[in-house]
Amino acid sequence: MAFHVHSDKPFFDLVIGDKTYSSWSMRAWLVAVQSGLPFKEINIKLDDAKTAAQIAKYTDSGKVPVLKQGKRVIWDSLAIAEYLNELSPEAKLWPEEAGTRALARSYAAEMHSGFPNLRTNLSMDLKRSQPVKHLTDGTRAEINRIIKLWKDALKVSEGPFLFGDFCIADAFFAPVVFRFINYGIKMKDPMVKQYMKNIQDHHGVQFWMEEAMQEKSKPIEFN
Ligand SMILES: N[C@@H](CCC(=O)N[C@@H](CS)C(=O)NCC(=O)O)C(=O)O
Repeated sequence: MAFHVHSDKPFFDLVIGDKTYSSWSMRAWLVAVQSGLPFKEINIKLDDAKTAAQIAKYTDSGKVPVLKQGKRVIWDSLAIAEYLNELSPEAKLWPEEAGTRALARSYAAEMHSGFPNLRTNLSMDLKRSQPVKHLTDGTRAEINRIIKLWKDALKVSEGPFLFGDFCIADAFFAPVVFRFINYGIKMKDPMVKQYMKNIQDHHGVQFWMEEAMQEKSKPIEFN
């Protein structure tokens, strides 16, 4: 698999937020890496006085990730993933079989539109090592839903990823794997544990993590 992040001959630009915190950026970025296409990363610091103005240079949606290709601007992680699938069909970013592909799309779509408790209560922080002290019922229910989704897919595919090879659905769940790790939410099921390890060992995930660890966190200052 070609690996072309920070390419000087980019096929497109991908505008992303902090690697430590921006889970939507991570999803689109992993799909971009998996596409095998060379791209240039443009980094924007989130939660900063200049964030809105910087994002506004690329999109009026007010959010990252954004894919820019000449005059073409695609925003929102799922739309970006679908566009990359069209740009790079040989990368097989979705499973080949129609039924499995539809199922994988359902997984990614549910991740994209659902799990509000997980998002609010366990927001992505790749540098966090403190276990969460309390989980609300809503968060617990969503964690159980995710475990069920993973088990159902892995039982059929037998891994290494949800539907066999790494696909867009895995990119969409990758930040969740790290939420479980960073918030000390332990898994018992060996199949689920192995899946989480396979995500951590993915070459794109490792590259993202290395860069996240090098990011400096800006202290929040008060007068
Ligand atoms: N539905 C959007 C969500 C994008 C999103 O919420 N991005 C956050 C960062 S992870 C953002 O840009 N926030 C703007 C800000 O922090 O100012 C997607 O899937 O791309």
